[in-house]
Amino acid sequence: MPKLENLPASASTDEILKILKRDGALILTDVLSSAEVEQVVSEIMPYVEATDYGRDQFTGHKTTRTGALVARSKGCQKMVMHPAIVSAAELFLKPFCERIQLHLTQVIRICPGQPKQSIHRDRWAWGTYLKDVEPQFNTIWAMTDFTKENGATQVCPGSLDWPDDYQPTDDQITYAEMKAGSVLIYSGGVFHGGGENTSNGDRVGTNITYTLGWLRQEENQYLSCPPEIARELPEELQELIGYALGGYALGYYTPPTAPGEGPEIVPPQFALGREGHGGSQFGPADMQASLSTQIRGQ
Ligand SMILES: O=C(O)CCC(=O)C(=O)O
Ligand SMILES: [Fe+2]
Repeated sequence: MPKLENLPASASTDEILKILKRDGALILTDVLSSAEVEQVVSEIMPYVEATDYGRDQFTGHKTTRTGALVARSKGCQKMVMHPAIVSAAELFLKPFCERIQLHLTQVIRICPGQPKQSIHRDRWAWGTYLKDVEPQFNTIWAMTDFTKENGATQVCPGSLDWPDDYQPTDDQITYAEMKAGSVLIYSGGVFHGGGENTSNGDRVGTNITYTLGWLRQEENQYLSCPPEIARELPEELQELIGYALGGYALGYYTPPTAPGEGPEIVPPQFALGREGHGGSQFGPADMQASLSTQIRGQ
């Protein structure tokens, strides 16, 4: 069986990146204390217990998936902003974007009797159109211990360059066995899938993933965390979830006011009461100028 490397929570960003780029996945051990895990679990479980099972093989007929974690849990907010994770995500994704953003938050509870999920790449969320771009940095935080028996994530270390239609054999699959509070870090390009739960207990993991600031997010953060909730969050988190431009002109909006009553082109954080009018700073003429500078170097 191939091996998943374990690194301590104190590992440097460079060490994390070295293994992530080589194997496509690794485990960072003991990132959260048991008290921190307990806090998150107590915040999320009421929502998880009220969630229905999945609707198909992929989402899992004995699996629940619960989102909007930024809006629902202060503990999850801290996990999303965890400095070591955000630094690693930035180093991994920044060659392909000016700004990273949150892609999804989801508690995945694999219940007894859930068969294994089909092996896949998470980057297929965008189809197979993206070439020569690394679009996704992923984490699954163990909220219970993860064991092979209770559905620890199946992972194929070293699968980053396999063709999309490759079918891994059993001896190419290992399991992200880890203690509650540890984190599986994996690339959007690694082959993996949820494990089978043959035990009597639930396996609970919190999936938090990041993507390039110019790509569509899998969980629509503007609906899962609308402005009236987002305005109470720390600025760093507001920006991470998407209340910031994804590039010079990406993601601006115009409040739909009556003539003359509101500003025209403003950045998204304007909806949270931050920053004044974009004015000509974000105007189409300037966009053109910026683009031609980038393309032609003029
Ligand atoms: O829950 C897991 O261990 C992995 C689930 C997964 O890979 C997915 O749903 O995309
Ligand atoms: Fe996945």
